Amino acid sequence: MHDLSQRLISGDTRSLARALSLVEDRRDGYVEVLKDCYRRGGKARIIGVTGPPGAGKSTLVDKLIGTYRGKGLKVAVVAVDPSSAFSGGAILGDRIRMQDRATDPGVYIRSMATRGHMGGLAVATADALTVLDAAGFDVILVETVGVGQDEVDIIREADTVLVVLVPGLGDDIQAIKAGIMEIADVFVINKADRDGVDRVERELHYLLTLAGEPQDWTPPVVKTIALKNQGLDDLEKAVDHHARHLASDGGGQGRLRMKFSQRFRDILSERFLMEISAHHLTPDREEELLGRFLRREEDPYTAAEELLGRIRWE
Ligand SMILES: Nc1nc2c(ncn2[C@@H]2O[C@H](COP(=O)(O)OP(=O)(O)O)[C@@H](O)[C@H]2O)c(=O)[nH]1
Ligand SMILES: [Mg+2]
Repeated sequence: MHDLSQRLISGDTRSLARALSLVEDRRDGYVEVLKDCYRRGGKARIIGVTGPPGAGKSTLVDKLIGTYRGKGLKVAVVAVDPSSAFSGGAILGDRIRMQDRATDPGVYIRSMATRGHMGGLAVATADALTVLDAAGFDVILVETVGVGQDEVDIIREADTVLVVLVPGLGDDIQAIKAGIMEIADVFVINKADRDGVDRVERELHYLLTLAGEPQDWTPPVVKTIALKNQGLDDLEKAVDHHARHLASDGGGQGRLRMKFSQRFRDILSERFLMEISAHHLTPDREEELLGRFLRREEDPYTAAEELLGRIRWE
C-alpha cells in the first residue's frame, strides 16, 4: 500500500487532507490512493442532507454531528454548495458556526470546490467519500443544495437521504418535487417553530399518496427545530430505522448495485477521456477538429471512431 494511504487509514488528519486534495485535483498517484481506499471502505454510513437554501441543513448537520459524537462515533462532513462559488458566504458562515467542531479530533469537515472537476462534481464527491470511508469515519454527512441534476447525482451516493423542507415554502414544494422528492428516505420539516407546519405536512402526505404503487419504504416525516436542538432524537431514530430497513430486506443491495454500476461507468468514461487526451488528442489537434466540425468539413462521429481506433487494445 502507498505511504499516503497507509497514513490516512491509520488516522493521520494531515494525510487525509492531502489525499483528499490529491484526489480532487487528479494529481499523480490519485488513482493508487483511491484503489487502496476502496478496498478498505464500505463501513461508513453515508447520510445525505438536501433541500432549498436556508432550510437549516447546515444547522441540522451541526446538531447531527453532536448526536453521533454523543454515541462515540467518528463523523465527517462533506459540504457541497454551489452558491459558495459566487459569494463564498454560505461556506464561510458554516465554518464559523462549526468552529467548535474543528477542535474535536473525531470530526472532520471538508468543503468541495464546485468547479473544475474533469469527471464532474458527483464523481469528485464520490471519490472524497471513498477516502473518508477508508479513513475510518463511522458516519459521513453530505450537505447539498437540492437544485440541479448534479445534486441529485451526488445525493444518490448516500445510504439515507434526508430532504429538508420548511413551513411557508408554498408552491416551492411542487418545484422541489421534481427529482429530489423521489429520492427522499426521510422528510424533515425544519423550523417547526414557525407558522404553517401543518400545511407543509399535509402537502407532503398528499404528495406521498400520489407516489403510485406502494413502495417497500414510506419516507417518515420528522419535525425539527434545529436551532434549539429539538426533534434530533426522532430524526436519528428515523435514520437508524431506514438503515435497518436497508440491511434487512435486501433493498439496500439493489441500491448499492445501482450506485456502483453508475460509479463504474463514471470511472470508465473519465479514464477513457484521460487516455485519449493524454496520448491521442493534443489541445492543438482538438482545436483543429472543432474548427472542422464547425465548418462541417468533418463530423464528430467519424473523428471519435478514428480516435477509438488509435487506442491500443489488448
Ligand atoms: N426559526 C428557526 N430558524 C432556524 C432553524 N434552523 C436553522 N435556522 C436558521 O435558518 C438560517 C439558515 O440555516 P442554515 O443551516 O445555514 O441553512 P442551509 O442553507 O440549509 O444550510 C440560519 O439563520 C439558521 O440559524 C429552526 O429550526 N428554526
Ligand atoms: Mg448550508
